[in-house]
Amino acid sequence: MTTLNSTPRADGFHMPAEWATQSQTWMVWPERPDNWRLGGKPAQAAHVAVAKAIARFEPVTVGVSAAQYDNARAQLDLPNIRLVELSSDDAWVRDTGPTFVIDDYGNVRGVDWGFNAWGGFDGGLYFPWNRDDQVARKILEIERSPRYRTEGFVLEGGSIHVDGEGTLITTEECLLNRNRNPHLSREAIEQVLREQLAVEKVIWLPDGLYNDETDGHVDNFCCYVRPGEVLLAWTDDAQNPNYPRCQAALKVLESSLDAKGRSFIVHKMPIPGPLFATEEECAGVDRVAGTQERDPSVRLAGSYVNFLIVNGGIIAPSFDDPLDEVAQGILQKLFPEHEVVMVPGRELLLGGGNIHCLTQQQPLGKRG
Ligand code: KQY
Repeated sequence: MTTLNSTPRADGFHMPAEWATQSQTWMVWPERPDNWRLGGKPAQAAHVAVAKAIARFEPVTVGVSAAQYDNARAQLDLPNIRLVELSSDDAWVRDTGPTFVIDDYGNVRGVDWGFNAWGGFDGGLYFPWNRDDQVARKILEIERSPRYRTEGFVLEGGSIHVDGEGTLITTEECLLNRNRNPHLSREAIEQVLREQLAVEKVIWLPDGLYNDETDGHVDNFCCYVRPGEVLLAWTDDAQNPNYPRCQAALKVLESSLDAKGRSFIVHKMPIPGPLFATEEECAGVDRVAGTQERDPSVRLAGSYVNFLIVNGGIIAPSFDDPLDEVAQGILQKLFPEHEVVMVPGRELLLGGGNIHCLTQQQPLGKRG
């Protein structure tokens, strides 16, 4: 495989918006019993539902361990779903997979960021993470896509959203966290983003959603719906721990211009819940030192913003919450050309994320 010494910007590549036409979506099969309850079986069923929902719109490739190959193959029984054997430490391919970049000639390459399991030995979620750190490289190898490697620079794909027109949104809580790139200043981090993704402007929201184990990934809090328009997780309840976070994000968005000089139109998405894991759900997770503890008193960071855009579809989580229908209605209104498909997201949330965190879109690039 080819690892390039240049940067995407220098080579005429940029990260496209999620709504750009895709060739496929990547997923990785969940199985680690110290993250997914009951040996991963309920999460696997939820994962199958997500993969099948996406496969209605575009091909899906699922990375799976040798041990789980037969089981996953039997459950993912659609011709549009390809399985490849892929070792990993867990299933969060948004964060472990490559960030794909494209140029004007139809070429697709990938950025392989450093990965430290969301904080390494300073608040990270498991050890070791070496197989996860290899996932992006292996995916690029399978796709015969040239690779850029940001050696010494840690970033997860869930911590960024772009509009494909020069603006990136992220959170200070994550990207400026001392457990990611403590040797770099805000300006130096912006410079890496400019080079690797060919963006011109970085919008820094102070925080992500309360209790998000990723240190506030933006993909669980705020996302683009089109250039100049974002969807922000929202509560009007001053008692909700998310209230100051939502207010602070809105303030930044309302006082910022994007790379094209546009003011932001901010749409609001209500936050479900409060959602909590039950005693029984917590008891189903294997206890292993160094992994995330499960506690029924801890409010879960459930969010409808954690959806995936695919060709012609929006795949969004539902939580068995009265707001599910409201969320579906908001998404359908914001994406009138897409079919909104809600898929049960509770089992995924119990593992620490949701549909966007568990998927990685691969852009088609322009052809011809
Ligand atoms: O992007 C994500 N939400 C990943 C979360 C990892 C959780 C591990 N328990």
